[in-house]
Amino acid sequence: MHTKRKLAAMIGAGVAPVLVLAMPGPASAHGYVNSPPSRQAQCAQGTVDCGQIKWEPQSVEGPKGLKSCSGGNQQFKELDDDSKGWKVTPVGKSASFNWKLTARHATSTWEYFVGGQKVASFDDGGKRPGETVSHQVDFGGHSGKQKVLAVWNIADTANAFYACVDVNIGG
Ligand SMILES: [Cu+2]
Repeated sequence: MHTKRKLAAMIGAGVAPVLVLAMPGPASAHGYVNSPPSRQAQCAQGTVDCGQIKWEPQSVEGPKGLKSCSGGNQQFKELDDDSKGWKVTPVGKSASFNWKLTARHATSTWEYFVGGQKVASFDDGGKRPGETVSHQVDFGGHSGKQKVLAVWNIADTANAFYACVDVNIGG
């Protein structure tokens, strides 16, 4: 469904699909947290009404080191809006975060932040991940409603992928 729509959008934009599909590397596709549902996953699922991001939840890419849900992308700015009615997932003192990857980029690290503080980091040492990646993240002393920023740092580019996940720890 998603691929079909995307293809239709590309044809509509006058871009030859063959060329787009043949484009290598970081420009083609990437990844996002789909469970618990991240903000962009909620956009893609229609849980929340969104713009362009709903067609490409895997595309929140920006320079490494950012702390924003949109990865600094103007066209995805609504991801930074805390008042948009994002669904909050109840979790325990730790939770499993699952990424869906549409391109398996060589990976340096995966990082998780709560309130700007790093709560977990996983070092892949440049390995290429599978199509899905799962991390068990311990929230430490944090509790209540929190916005978790999940970051996928790519090993061979200056970029990272960002996903914000709204959770209620111990809720
Ligand atoms: Cu990519």
